[in-house]
Parts: sequence; C-alpha cells; structure tokens
Amino acid sequence: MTTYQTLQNIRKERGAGFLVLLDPDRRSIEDLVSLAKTCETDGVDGLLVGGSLLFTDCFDDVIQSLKEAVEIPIILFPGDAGQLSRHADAVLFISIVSGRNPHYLIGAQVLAAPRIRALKLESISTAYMLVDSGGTTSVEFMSNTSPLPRQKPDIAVAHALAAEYLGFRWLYLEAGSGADSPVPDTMIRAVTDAVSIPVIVGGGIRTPDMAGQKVEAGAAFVVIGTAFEAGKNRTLLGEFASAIHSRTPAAGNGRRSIT
Ligand code: 1GP
Repeated sequence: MTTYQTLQNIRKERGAGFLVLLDPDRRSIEDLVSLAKTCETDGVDGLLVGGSLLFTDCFDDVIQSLKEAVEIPIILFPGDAGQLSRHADAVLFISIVSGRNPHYLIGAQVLAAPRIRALKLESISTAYMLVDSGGTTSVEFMSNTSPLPRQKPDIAVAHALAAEYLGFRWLYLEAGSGADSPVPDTMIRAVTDAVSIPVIVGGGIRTPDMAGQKVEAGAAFVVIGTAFEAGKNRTLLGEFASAIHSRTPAAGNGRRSIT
C-alpha cells in the first residue's frame, strides 16, 4: 500500500490525522529516535522531516535511523531539492502556490524530480499555501514569497481551487513553523468547503484544544512541530492525538474523495 493510501485510511478510521514535524537540526539522532518512538506509542499517525534550512550533514542517517525505529510513515517535507533520502516512505512534492517565485513554483521541483525517481521515492504532490501569521516566518524569508493575507479567505479559496484544478493531491495551509498565530479557522472552513482534496493545517498550533479546533474547522491532517521541540510537552502527545482523533471534521475537506 502506498503512503498516500495509508494516510487516507487513517483519515477514514480516525476522522483526521496527526503528523509531527521533526527538525533534524534541533536534536541529536538519539533524541529524534526517542521522540519518534514516543510519537508512535502515543498515537501520532506519521512523521514529517525537513525544514526551510538544514545545517546537519547527517540527513540521510537521520531518516534511516527513524525508519528503522518506527513503523509509522516517515515523510520528507523538504525545504529544497537537497533534502531527499531513499530511506523515507514518501516525499511531499511541494509547490509554493501562494507565492510568485518561479523557483519555488517549478524550479526546485525540476531539480528534485530526477533524484526522486532515482531514489524510488513515492511522491505526493502538495500545493503549499503560506498564510500571514503576524510576523516574518523562515519560509517566507527563505522562499522570498509573500504570504496570503489572513483576513482574506476568498483569496485563499481561489488559490485552493486552482491547486485542485491543477491536480494537486494535497493542500497544505501553513502559518509557518513557530508562527505567532495559526491559520484562522474561518479560512480553513472556507477552503475546505470549496475543495475536495485533503487539507493539511500547520504552524503555530500549541495546545491540544487548538489542534482539535483545526479539525473541527476542516483540517484533514494537523501538523505540530515547535510544541515538541527541546524535549517540551512530550507528555502531551497523547492529548494532542486524542484531540485530533476525537473531533468531528467539517463537511467538505476532501472527505467525499476518501477511497
Ligand atoms: C511547519 O506546520 C509546521 O511547517 C509546524 O509548525 O512548528 O509551529 O508547529 P509548528
């Protein structure tokens, strides 16, 4: 079964999926493996690995160690074409559709595509929409793109529809890692009412209750990273998992297309 299908099944069974973002620069491999094991035990559905910037020269070793340690999917979330590894289960093949920087719309993808084929990685095309969160995020600065205005859900809906019509399989509504404010619920609702592809929501989500609210607004998957950095909140993983798995997702939200 593909990773895409595995995650679709998780949505079908649990209503929404819980993904944890691991930043390979913030921890040792031993710490990452230990956190990954706790994630698996406490109900996390998959791990994303990557970042806007990468300082470590051990990326491949990190992915291999995680893959050997846990059975939940390890999905690359690359900030650039260099963040690839044959040991991962899949890669989010991202285009920053909220921006107008040709490199992040199609340039980086052209550089990455031949390597993805050579590494035999499953690729999940993902339209990435950066939403203004009240401050400059790493992804905004590094991608040299403007985020979508947070009080203009119509603009987000138009981008989401374009992404669906272009054939993207997933849509990622992103406030940016460590964002001051997460993507507003009104925007999540407007987008998930408009499209039938699954919508991932991440950035600035700090509590189980906030995570549950994003599911109620329509998120198919919720991504949490910063809340678990530096050994913080590990004991809350189970609470996040319950909040995400127990809430009823809004109508729309790609649920018609779960197969
Ligand atoms: C970043 O959406 C993810 O791409 C996670 O964000 O680190 O703020 O949880 P946080």
